[in-house]
Amino acid sequence: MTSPGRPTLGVGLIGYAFMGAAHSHAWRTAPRFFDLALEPRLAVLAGRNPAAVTEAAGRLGWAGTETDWRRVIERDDVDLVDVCTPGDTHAEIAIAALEAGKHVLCEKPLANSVAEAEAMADAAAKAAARGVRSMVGFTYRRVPAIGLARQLVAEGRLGQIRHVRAQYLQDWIADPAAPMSWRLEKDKAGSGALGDIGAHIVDLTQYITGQALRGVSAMLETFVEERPLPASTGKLGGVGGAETGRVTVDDAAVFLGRFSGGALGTFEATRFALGRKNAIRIEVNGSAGSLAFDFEDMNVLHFFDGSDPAETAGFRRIVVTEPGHPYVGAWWPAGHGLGYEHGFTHQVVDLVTAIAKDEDPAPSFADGLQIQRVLDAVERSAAANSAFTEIQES
Ligand code: SOE
Repeated sequence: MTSPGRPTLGVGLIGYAFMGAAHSHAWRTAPRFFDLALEPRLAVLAGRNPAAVTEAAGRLGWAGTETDWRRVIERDDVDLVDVCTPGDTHAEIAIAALEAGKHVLCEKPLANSVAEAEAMADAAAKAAARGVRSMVGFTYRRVPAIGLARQLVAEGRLGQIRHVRAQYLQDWIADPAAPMSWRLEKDKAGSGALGDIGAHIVDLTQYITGQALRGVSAMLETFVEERPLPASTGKLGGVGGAETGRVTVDDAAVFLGRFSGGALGTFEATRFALGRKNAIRIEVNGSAGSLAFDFEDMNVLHFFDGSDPAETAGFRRIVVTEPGHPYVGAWWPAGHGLGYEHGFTHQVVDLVTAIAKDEDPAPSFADGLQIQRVLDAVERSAAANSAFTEIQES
């Protein structure tokens, strides 16, 4: 809860589009609902366009503005730098901030390449030795139902994990008239659906099962290779103009995976699942039980207990809104539920709590590097096309 006299944590946010807006909301909201040992202070918002960043700062609640991210790092009123820029700038900004002694929160995926992610993880390890903390922003692991899923697996309620089934389905560019954006340009985003949304289901499945992916076999596809350049931009999508640009990333990634504990995984990340808006679907099948989650019904976890008598066995629909569920006690009573933005607020709570305790937050940059290695393996597997066996046409 906000209280005068509490030590503060000066925050500098770089970027003010969709993620910048979500992070701003989280920095403002967290101290109002959670008892934080440090009071986040929204000190400065940075963006290249002076008029746009000034408007965004007023709308999102930031005290000051900068048009050069380097100034954010130089400011004495900034203790933590929050990186909400396209992936091609994550490494430069995060490493400079860490070396300047600033804590760092960096949006996912950590970087656009394994080499960049390795440099970031190395800088984070060196900074941690000086008490400077860092986290990569995989917010969906902070949905209460996901926390309950991880807890059920850890307690052995599913037994030996056999299958992990994960989809992240969107459709915001299924229309070929949807305009270009930085998320569709390899030099800015690193990859397409794979890194943007595939990274989330890699993190979630490893987080829930406690197992790491040890190998993959993959396919990537770009369905629409030319798109109108944007005439206007929204948080996602926007309106296309007359000129066009080339899409240089994957529109969809499909891959098989084998986990460290022996489980088999199937993954699908696409922005062309017409009718699916933000459908993150996870199902885990074990020797003693199963669970299923769909972010489009995010306050619910389905759980099948294999020990139930066959006559009454079935997936239980657990409404994850009780005070005893992760994070829920700070919010609404009597099952009133949470939304997309709450994962970002929980991210701030966990980050600030770790900093106050002088502990390393999770997921760390090392965790982000491991996920970057999975993404890289998917791209190398798809390029080799090695597991694809042609079927003779009759
Ligand atoms: C676009 O796919 C996007 O904004 C992702 O970049 C975010 O990580 C996800 O939370 C919502 O969708």
